[in-house]
Amino acid sequence: MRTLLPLTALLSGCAMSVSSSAPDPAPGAAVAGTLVVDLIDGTSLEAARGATGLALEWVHPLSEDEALALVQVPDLAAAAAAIVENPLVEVAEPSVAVSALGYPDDPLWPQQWNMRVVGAASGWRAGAGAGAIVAVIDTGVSPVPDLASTKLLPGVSTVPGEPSAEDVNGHGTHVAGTIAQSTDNGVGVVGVAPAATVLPVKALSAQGGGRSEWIATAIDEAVDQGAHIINMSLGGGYSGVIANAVAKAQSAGVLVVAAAGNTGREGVSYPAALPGVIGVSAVGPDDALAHYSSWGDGVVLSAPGGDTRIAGGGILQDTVQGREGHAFLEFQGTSMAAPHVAGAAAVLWQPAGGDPTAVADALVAGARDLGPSGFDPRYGHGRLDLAASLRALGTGHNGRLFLAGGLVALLLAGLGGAGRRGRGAAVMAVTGAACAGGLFFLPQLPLAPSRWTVLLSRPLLQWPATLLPEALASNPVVLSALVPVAITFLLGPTRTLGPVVAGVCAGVGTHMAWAAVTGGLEVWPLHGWPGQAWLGVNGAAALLCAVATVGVGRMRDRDEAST
Ligand SMILES: [Ca+2]
Ligand SMILES: [Ca+2]
Repeated sequence: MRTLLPLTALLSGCAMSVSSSAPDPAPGAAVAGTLVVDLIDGTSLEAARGATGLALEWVHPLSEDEALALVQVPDLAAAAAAIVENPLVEVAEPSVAVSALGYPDDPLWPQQWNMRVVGAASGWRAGAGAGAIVAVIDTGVSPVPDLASTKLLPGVSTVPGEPSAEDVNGHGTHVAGTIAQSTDNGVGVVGVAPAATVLPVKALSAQGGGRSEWIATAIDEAVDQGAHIINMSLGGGYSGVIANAVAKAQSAGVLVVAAAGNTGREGVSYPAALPGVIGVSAVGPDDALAHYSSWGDGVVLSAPGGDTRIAGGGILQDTVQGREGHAFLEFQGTSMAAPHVAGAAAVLWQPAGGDPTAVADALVAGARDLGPSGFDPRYGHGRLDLAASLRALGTGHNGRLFLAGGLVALLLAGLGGAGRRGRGAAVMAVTGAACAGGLFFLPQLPLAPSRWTVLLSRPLLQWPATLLPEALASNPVVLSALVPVAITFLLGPTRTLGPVVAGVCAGVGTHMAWAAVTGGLEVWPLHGWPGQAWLGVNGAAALLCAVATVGVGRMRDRDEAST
């Protein structure tokens, strides 16, 4: 049976254009005519206007609680001097242009309340989604200027008569922007997972409508092209062919995220309501369920979908406008909420070892509970919080590895008789823990994102996946005891490096043994038990290297003591 039903892009209400065409003044220069006034917290706009005689406005809807206002005046110095003694005024000074020294340097990032709410910056420090492929099943994706440094695959279209994956509607490009907008590129806005690869799959027409068979084909094709995560900001009634395609994608290890719908009533649309799909409802800037958001069975998480009735309350991304143009537009809808979750899943993908269950668990564990305590049909497990999800993943998966690596190293230090030198055992334990689980807490610290914070936050066995092409990273030679054996022979016998070498061997060996039991590391092409057996044998070899290094150090100490 072939079901025909209306599947549409879940976009609610109108888009608002945000212009940013005024030329930027030089960094450090006063912005002509703009006086910024910081008032005593709690001052009302009326009181401030009355006391200063100036037509003050809040800098931003969010700056009311800090009582930060601005006004356009012809003579900045005179206006500042006239009010600086006023008891309600803490600071009065010209607005000063700030250069792009901070991170990120995207000029419209201050307007993206949604990215701050979901903790996007923690995600950038954790690798920004590198190594994850996110299929955007939508109206297509066009390479607008603020996707210039984003990895976009050529894509595919399943819409009859529309062979190109180019987007002429604007919906799909906006969704792709939330997932992976080029970030810290000095242009426009930011995305949740700017290092992720986007696979455009056009399954909705130029008008934003689709058919169940177009969507089902798109899901199959996304899986065939290697997608790890599928985002569907679309919905309609139940379809058996879509349910089949989703089930096949899930059994191939793909995480499926979908928008809950924009009815404003109970009843989640399909495919969001399908089992195992992460259905996403929408919240506005006030963290309350958006007026348009559907809710009910099938909502797993909520995420910012925006509210364009509030100034600056929509979700701002770069998208196509007109035939050849583009614009930074504010949209609202559960369509805008779902890609925040898909982007967060991309960030978690590599740290979770590509395990979709671990990713989904971390998303749920980190979600900030809203509404009635615990799981509820409006917010699901809560509103997306990527920073907390990274913490949950760290203290969960990698935290357990960290602990196991440290304990195994201590045990082997004792077995090898390193007890006489407590410092050596301590160095070995710390190194073992750090190599097995990584310094998983690093992304939580307020550090500028760098390759080093990403590398150091991950287990040593995940470094190849971070540094090498995917085909090489899971190679059995890379995932072997080669490095532990080599450093044991080269550096193990030295006094200063011995405990570090033993710790590295213990940490790597622990992780391999763990993965041999749980199947948490993919060894290509040894799928299933051959890969796990390979990891078991190599893990045992690495642990033996640790014992041997400790033993050699102990013999050296004995020799020195007897002479
Ligand atoms: Ca940008
Ligand atoms: Ca709740």
